[in-house]
Amino acid sequence: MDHLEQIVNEARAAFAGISDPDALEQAKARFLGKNGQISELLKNLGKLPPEEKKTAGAAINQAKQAVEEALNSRREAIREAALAARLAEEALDVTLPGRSELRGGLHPVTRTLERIESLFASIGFTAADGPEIEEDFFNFTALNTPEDHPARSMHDTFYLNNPDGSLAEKVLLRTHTSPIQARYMQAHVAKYGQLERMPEIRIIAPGRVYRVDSDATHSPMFHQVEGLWVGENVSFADLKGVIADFLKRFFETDDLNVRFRPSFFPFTEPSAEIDVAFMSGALKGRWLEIAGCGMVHPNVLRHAGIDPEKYTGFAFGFGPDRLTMLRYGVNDLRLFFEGDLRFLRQFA
Ligand code: 2NL
Repeated sequence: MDHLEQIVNEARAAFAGISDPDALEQAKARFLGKNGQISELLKNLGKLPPEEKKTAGAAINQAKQAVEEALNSRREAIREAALAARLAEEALDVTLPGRSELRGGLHPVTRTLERIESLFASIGFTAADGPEIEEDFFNFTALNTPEDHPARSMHDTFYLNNPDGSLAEKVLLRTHTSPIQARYMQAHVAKYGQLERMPEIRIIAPGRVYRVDSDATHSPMFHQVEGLWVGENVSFADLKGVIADFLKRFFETDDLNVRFRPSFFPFTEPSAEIDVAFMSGALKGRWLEIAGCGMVHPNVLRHAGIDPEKYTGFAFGFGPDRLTMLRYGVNDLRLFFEGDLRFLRQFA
């Protein structure tokens, strides 16, 4: 039965060369299909003499079995190879460290604002706020700033347009956080002004402010924290004490000199610039301008409905961006507003 052996060998060789399951089923048809080589032999059995039929039949069946075995083992091998390939492709390294959630953090200037708020809260100041889009009245008029003051000019202040593009003359981005305090005083008087003795006003006003100015030390948007204390017999001595104490606590050192240098603001009289000098460290001995302050101008009190003969107050304004630069040793203000995470992450 040379011919049968040949068929079996041919089948084995054909199956061995195939690794695609569909191609394997097609190759199967060539041997075991209806018109396959083995089937043809079986069909021809009937033509053989009866005495040969039995041995021939047995031999053909043996060959058929051998082909089926070869086919099944190839099917199995292809299936296993496919499974192995899929497992390799989908392999997970369960020993890799997990990807953690990105952690948010507070902006360095926000940290400074919160620090200032909590230091002042400890001596009885409440944080107040107000709109960033402000009326000319609260931003300037209520703060004794005359019509012809340069701060009111288009070069210094962002005015808003009406929907038709024309200038909304009396609406602007606030240029300082003082209007928060002007609004607060007005509301306070509406609430308590009818009493014989008005409760004290002790607030700080932190927030974003806007000016037409942009270079390494000026950003068109920056921050301010102003403070206001109005009551009976509030004096410049109180102002000096509150500010000196705050600065020492803010910079966490007693090794610090504070000086009040006469200055001018429309909303205070007298007015002063506040300078600090560190007694040690990189900035040792240099006077740094850090805030403005003064006794609230009588006209500002009058605009709020407060009698300047009965009450006095002091006010001050800090630049928390500048305080943040000093505290962390940052030399370019713009870094705070570019949103570069490589910079901001250092403070988180
Ligand atoms: C500065 C100057 C200052 C004030 C702000 C103020 C507010 C009211 C009344 C009176 Cl409601 N004054 N604020 C006073 C003096 C100076 O800021 O250079 N800030 C960075």
